Amino acid sequence: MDGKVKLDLYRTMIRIRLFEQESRRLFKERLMSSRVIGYTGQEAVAVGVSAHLTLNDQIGSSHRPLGHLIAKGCHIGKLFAELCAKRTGFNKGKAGIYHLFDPESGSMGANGIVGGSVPMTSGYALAHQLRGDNGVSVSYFGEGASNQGGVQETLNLAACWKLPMVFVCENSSPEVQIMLGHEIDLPQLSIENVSERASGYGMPGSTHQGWDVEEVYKAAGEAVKLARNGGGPTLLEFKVHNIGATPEGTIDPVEGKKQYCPISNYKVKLKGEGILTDELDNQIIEEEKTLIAEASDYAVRSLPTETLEAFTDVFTEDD
Ligand SMILES: Cc1ncc(C[n+]2csc(CCOP(=O)(O)OP(=O)(O)O)c2C)c(N)n1
Repeated sequence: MDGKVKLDLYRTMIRIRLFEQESRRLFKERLMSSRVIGYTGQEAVAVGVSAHLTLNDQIGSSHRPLGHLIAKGCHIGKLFAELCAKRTGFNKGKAGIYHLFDPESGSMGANGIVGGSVPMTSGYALAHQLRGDNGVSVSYFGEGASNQGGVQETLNLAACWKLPMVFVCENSSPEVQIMLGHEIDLPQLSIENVSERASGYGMPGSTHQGWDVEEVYKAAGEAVKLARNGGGPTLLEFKVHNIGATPEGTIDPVEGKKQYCPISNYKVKLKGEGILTDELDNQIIEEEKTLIAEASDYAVRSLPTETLEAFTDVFTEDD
């Protein structure tokens, strides 16, 4: 991996982290109406995967979509605006966090229905296959979502039809299974690794440390290449530690989870390799802070969505 790629991975992880920090500030100050479903601690997954995607490729996302969209290259100001219910948002401020949709960057649907975007994402892959344009789609979902019938059916269909897609399961329960901030006492999975399901459908599958961005980058690179070359889908599982999963909670890594913070890990690694100096690190952070501040300002200054907009875009309009 060359140094530029490494620095890009590092920078994008910081952008996602800062976006979330700023979102929490806006939420607390009642400038953002949408909840903030956190991605802090998981940044390495979206960043390592999207580094292999182009604007011709699509992603389908979950109820935890912020990192996915930012890594896919969405307009940051429009993302803030959408969450602030402003008319300049991707979806005129009507989607909130759960139904973000930005065709321009290929971000084809966050989804409030757990596992809901997975079957949709196979449709994007089928479109690429029929057109023969070498495009791929990536489907993000959690380990809880992996149990949805639609997810399992999509795995089967994608394997049978050799669809050009990559399934990315972000398994946030390596230590404890948490649902919306509440511990649940019954297990959601009868197996340790979700990727074990892959062989049952006849596709490759593997499990990786989702807090190591280079490991994600490598695994995703192979899976995307396979899909682009007509080799069909792969099920990748990344173990992750969400740091601050509650909507209003802190985003500072709690003591016991610090070793799983993908950004601090990578900072140390890149400095050790001499790719990142203190000066460059400060420069990257300052540039990203400026970008986020300007984007946030754009959203705050934008006009709110008009109430009557609730009645538009509901049904397809005839010409
Ligand atoms: C079909 C459906 N069932 C239940 C819910 C409520 N719900 C919201 S998030 C969530 C947990 C999802 O767990 P997982 O897929 O592992 O994602 P994580 O939150 O761990 O990232 C549940 C059950 C929902 N939104 N949709």
